[in-house]
Order: sequence, then structure tokens, then C-alpha cells
Amino acid sequence: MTAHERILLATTGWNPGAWLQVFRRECPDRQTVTEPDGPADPSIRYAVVWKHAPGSLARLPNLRAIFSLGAGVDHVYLDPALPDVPVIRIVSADLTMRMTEYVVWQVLDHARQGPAYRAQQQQRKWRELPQPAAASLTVGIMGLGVLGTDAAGKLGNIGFRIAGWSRNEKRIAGIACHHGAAGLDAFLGESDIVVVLLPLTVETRGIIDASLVARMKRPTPLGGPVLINAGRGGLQVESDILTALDDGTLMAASLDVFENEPLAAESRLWTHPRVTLTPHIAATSDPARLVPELLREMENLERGRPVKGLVNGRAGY
Ligand code: NDP
Ligand code: OXD
Repeated sequence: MTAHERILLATTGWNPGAWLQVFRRECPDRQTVTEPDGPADPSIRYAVVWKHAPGSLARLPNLRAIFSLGAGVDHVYLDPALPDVPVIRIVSADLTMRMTEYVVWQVLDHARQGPAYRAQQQQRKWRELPQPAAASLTVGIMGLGVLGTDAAGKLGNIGFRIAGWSRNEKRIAGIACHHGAAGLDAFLGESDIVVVLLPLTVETRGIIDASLVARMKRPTPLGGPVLINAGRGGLQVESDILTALDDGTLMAASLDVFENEPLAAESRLWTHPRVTLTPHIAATSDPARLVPELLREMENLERGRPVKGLVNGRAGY
């Protein structure tokens, strides 16, 4: 990339300030801007985006690639006028470790009866609950990609049995792997805690619905199946999850992502006693850690070297 070629930072809902500061520090010889000089600005070489305005990249004549500021790219493909250039997502040890921390935190919280003990504490109730050992619980990971595989490994080290579900067939040591629609029931049937780390695509939208919850394992050592979703809110049907929690089909849920974000103040999920809710923070994208990696990916692209985060546009992830 030459000095007169520029990087466009296009975000909605995220303050671009911190990203801009790091781009300008790490890449002083090229300009990073938040607005192009008109819709057909010839100087824009790369767009780095989080929920960019649909259509805003369509006429940039020299755009070489679009970089997502997250691991997920569903927000990129919302643009019906997306230019036909490579889409590249974040694949980073920093982001991966953050997600693994979240998954291990939530799995251990459910495995150690955290929600029930917090409720007992509110009532000053001293009562010991059944405590299954990690080795007697199976954690099922939906989505055995970069994030799912790492979380699976760390949970396996703690002693949990691990099952996994992916689109394509896989063989991974220590994981009972299932794949495709045909493998879903077997996967659900052996998972005491289901962790969802799927991307949001046309195939996965709304996959966590009443039908899926009804097919989850029961009975389980925790009194019923537990759901943890840190993938995307569009994967879940929130009304079905609430019904399943109310009627006991689902024991408990940890949700980091929601159909509409921020979650509406009137949603019953906020106050449900068996829901643990976080505001889409499972794995935060940290500019200081990720900008140098993004710049390395740009350089790899320019030099014809392998690009870690290259997205399969047809699959949508
Ligand atoms: P990857 O692309 O590496 O992995 C995706 C996995 O999902 C793969 O194993 C893939 O299968 C599987 N998959 C995709 N479609 C299907 C399908 N139709 N049926 C079964 N399995 C399917 O993604 P990452 O692991 O990097 O990230 C996963 C998601 O996590 C992101 O897309 C993003 O939405 C979310 N995320 C959330 C964050 C948060 O803070 N809450 C932060 C970062 C990411 P296969 O291996 O066969 O291709
Ligand atoms: C991501 C996210 O996709 O933060 O990285 O959700």
C-alpha cells in the first residue's frame, strides 16, 4: 500500500476514537479516515468495518478488501450492495482467549450451581446442593471453529467431557465430534451444558428454538439442560427460550448476545431468575491488540501470503 492509499474506518455503535488512535500510531505513513472524500473516493484501499452503513462501500473504485472489526461477519453481509472483494475477519489469540475465559466462567458457574447458590444467599439459606464433578458432565460446543475449539481444549483440561457440532465432519482428539443436521440430535442428547459459538448465517438463524431445546439432554446431573449462547443473538428465539425456562424444559441460560441489542428494557430476560445476562462482552475487540494484527493481515494480502481471517463468502462465515 502506498502513502496516498487510505484506510476507511466505518463503524456504527462503536466509538471509532480508540481504533483511529491506534491505527494512526501503528500506521503513521498511511492515513486512516472515518469519512471518504465522497462515495467514490479513489484513495480508499481498505475498509475496516463494524456495522457500516449499507451501500456506503459500493462505489469505492479501488477498494481491495473489507476487514471486520470482530470475529463475526454477519454485520458485513447485511449490506445488499457489498462490493465483490475479499472479506477478512478477526482471528486473534487475544480475542480467542477472552472468549475462552467467558465460556469457562459460565460453564463452571453452572457446573458449581452458581445461580442456585446466589438465589439461596438472597434468602440467607444454608443448603448444600448436589455437586457433580467436572468429569461427570458433558459440555457440548456448537461451532468447532477457532473459538469453539479453543474453549473445548481448556474445558477438557479442567476435566469436562467434550462433545462438538460443526457443519463439516471433523476429528479432534478429546472431542466427540458430530456434524450436520444428521448429527445434531446425537450431539444434543449427550450434552449437559450446550455452549453456542456458531456464526449467524442463513443456515443458523433461529437455530436455538423450541424444537432444539426440546431435544436437549434430560435428565442431567444439574437438574436439566443448560444453554450458553455467546455466538450471535440472531441464533436464538428468545420467546422460545423464556417459555422453556418457565416450564422447566431448560434449567438455566447464560446469554451474552440478543436478537436486538441493546436488549429492550422490558424484556423478561433481564429479571428471569435462571438467566445470567451480559451485554455482548464475551470477547471484546481490543484496538491495541487487534490493530497490529489487522495491519499484518493487510500486508499478507498485499504480498500474496496466506490471510488467516479470509472468509468463505458463500458459506457466510
Ligand atoms: P469460525 O468460523 O472459526 O467457526 C464457526 C464454526 O461454526 C465452525 O466450526 C463451523 O463449522 C460451524 N458452523 C457454521 N455453520 C454451521 C452450520 N450450519 N451447522 C453446524 N455448524 C456450523 O468462527 P469463530 O469460532 O471464530 O467465531 C464464532 C462466532 O462467535 C462468530 O461468528 C461470532 O458471531 C461469535 N463471536 C461472539 C463474540 C462475543 O463477544 N459474543 C466475540 C467473537 C465472536 P465448520 O468447522 O464445519 O466450518
Ligand atoms: C465479534 C464480536 O464478532 O465482538 O468479534 O461479536
